[in-house]
Amino acid sequence: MKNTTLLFGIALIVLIAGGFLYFSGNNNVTGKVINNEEGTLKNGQVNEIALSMKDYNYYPNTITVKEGETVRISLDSSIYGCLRDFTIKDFGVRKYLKTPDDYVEFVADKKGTYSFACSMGMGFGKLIVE
Ligand SMILES: [Cu+2]
Repeated sequence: MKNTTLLFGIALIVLIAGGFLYFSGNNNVTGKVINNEEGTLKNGQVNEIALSMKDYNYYPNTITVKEGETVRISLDSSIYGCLRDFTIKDFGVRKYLKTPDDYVEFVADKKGTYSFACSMGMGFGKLIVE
């Protein structure tokens, strides 16, 4: 009887903790694409993208930019762990973005679909240059 109560108690704690992690993981989603609306980017302006975290991955995890644009990507404060080590191999990008003010910047000088990821490949997404 005692053991059953104990097990039930443990199960309850695991459920509550799991639920808390699940919801806290989704609360901070502020992923936003700045200056990325069709036609709003002026000549010489940088396309700024701030990624967020959702379901243990980058959010949004598909980014579309125009060929020739200078793209600046930062990671907001919801992103933690190795996902802050941001890479886009095809554009030679790899940087540990310690704070939301840190960013990577590159020129999207070739059309195509490329992947971005954390350095370990756990978080990943698509960068489409059109
Ligand atoms: Cu990783």
